[in-house]
Amino acid sequence: MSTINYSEKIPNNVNLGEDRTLQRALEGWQPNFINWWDDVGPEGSTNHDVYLRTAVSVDPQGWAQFGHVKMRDYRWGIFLNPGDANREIHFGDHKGEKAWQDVPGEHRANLRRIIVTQGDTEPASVEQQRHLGLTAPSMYDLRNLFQINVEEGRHLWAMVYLLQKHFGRDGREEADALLQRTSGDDNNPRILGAFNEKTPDWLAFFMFTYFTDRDGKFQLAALAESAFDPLARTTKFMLTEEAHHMFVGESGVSRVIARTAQVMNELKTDDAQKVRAAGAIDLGTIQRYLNFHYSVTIDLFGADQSSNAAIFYSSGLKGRYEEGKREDDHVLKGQTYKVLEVKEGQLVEKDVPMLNALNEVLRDDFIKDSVAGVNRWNKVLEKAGIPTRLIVPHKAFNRQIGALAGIKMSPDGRVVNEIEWAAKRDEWLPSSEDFAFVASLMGRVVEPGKFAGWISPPVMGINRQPVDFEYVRFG
Ligand code: BYC
Repeated sequence: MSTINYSEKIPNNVNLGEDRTLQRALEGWQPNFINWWDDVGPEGSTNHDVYLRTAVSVDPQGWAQFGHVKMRDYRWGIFLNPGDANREIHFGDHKGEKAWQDVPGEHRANLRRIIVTQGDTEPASVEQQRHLGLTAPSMYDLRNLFQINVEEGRHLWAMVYLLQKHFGRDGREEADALLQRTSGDDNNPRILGAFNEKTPDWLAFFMFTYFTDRDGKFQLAALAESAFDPLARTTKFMLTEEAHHMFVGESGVSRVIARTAQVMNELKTDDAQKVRAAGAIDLGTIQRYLNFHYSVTIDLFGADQSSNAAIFYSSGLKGRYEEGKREDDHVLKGQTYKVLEVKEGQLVEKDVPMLNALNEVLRDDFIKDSVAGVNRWNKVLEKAGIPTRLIVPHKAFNRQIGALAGIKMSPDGRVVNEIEWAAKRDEWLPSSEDFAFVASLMGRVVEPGKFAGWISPPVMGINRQPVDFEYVRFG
């Protein structure tokens, strides 16, 4: 049996030290977590001392303490945002009732499913990113990758805490299964599609952290409204960390574009082959990566019409993004929402009951937020005097989930037949040749202050440190 001192090793604000049953459950799980980290976590990183942000409490001073640590020794804390004893459920059929501190029997299966689905994405992303450290474009970027990895690990702990604390034996079994499924595994894959895709290179990593971590933001924000108070408080705290992940994605892509624009201007060319020959990533390839990550990520919101979504909302398990700021009755019965469907090979809009369309409502909120950042990337091109613009593809492009999975659509929103799709696929989505080219750029650059030739340096360092700070001390 492990002799872990929980209050020391696992910073927490959930009185871990006083709950023997929970401690025993965690004592059983913790060594398996470390084995999982060693097996499929960041490759070759065991002896590195990494300049990491560690949360040791939820207050503004406590949640961002920086220092060099070995990732294996990272203090995977368990934190709930401060509670409000009088908190009321503010949407669905239980609106006005007191929030739940424990799981009501009738909602147990659904809540468990939501928590497991959320929990499953966290280790999945660490698995997807495990080889990236070997090809980092700089020490600064390497540190950011590792920061994201440990925080996804902490988010797994957050979900495992809920499962072990509130779901008894089933919860313990689900916690074990979270370490057994593996991203991309043929026999035991991760639950959601995007988390079984590869993240083969750093452009994919930046697109993933821009788009897919943003799905995290919207799903966590919807769960932060939950009537199940421990879930609401946990996910609220997770959101504080998620912001940095999206920053890494947005600024990463932005720096790639800045470098490409610089090369295009130096060579006075928009010829992709010339840009590539000069060691930068042509804008066409960036657009195709964007198309892929965007379409795979919007699938993560589920089917456009979902009775699960209606049940989750009406029973108070999962709200809408910024539920509290919306001015409607927060019950949504009798209201409608427009979704797209395919009729005789064409897309048409139709009104459906709002409750059943809540996956689509959240997807549309996500789309608005995503487009804003793409516009900021375009500002980089505009400033450099390059006329090309990056464009978010049509909502129905390359969909695998929901009603839109049934058609083939061009990025600009034309229904196309199989023949055109096959002919244009490599113009619209990254081709094996694109992947091979991007892979060819992925050399490892890790001397402090040095950057690979395909990406510009960041404007500033982490936690007010200089850009050439020794963010990782290699052991
Ligand atoms: N891939 O009725 P539907 C993050 C399944 S990201 C594969 O629409 P529902 C992070 C679905 O399970 C945020 N299967 O489902 C980011 C269902 O299966 P069954 C993660 C899919 O339940 C970066 C069937 O299709 N959090 O945190 O309404 C790094 C019918 O679908 C997919 C959450 O997702 C898919 N994409 O909606 C690290 C929040 N989509 O029952 C972390 C919790 C659907 O027929 N999850 N299916 O076997 C949920 O709220 C819901 O489960 C979903 C699905 C919105 C995902």
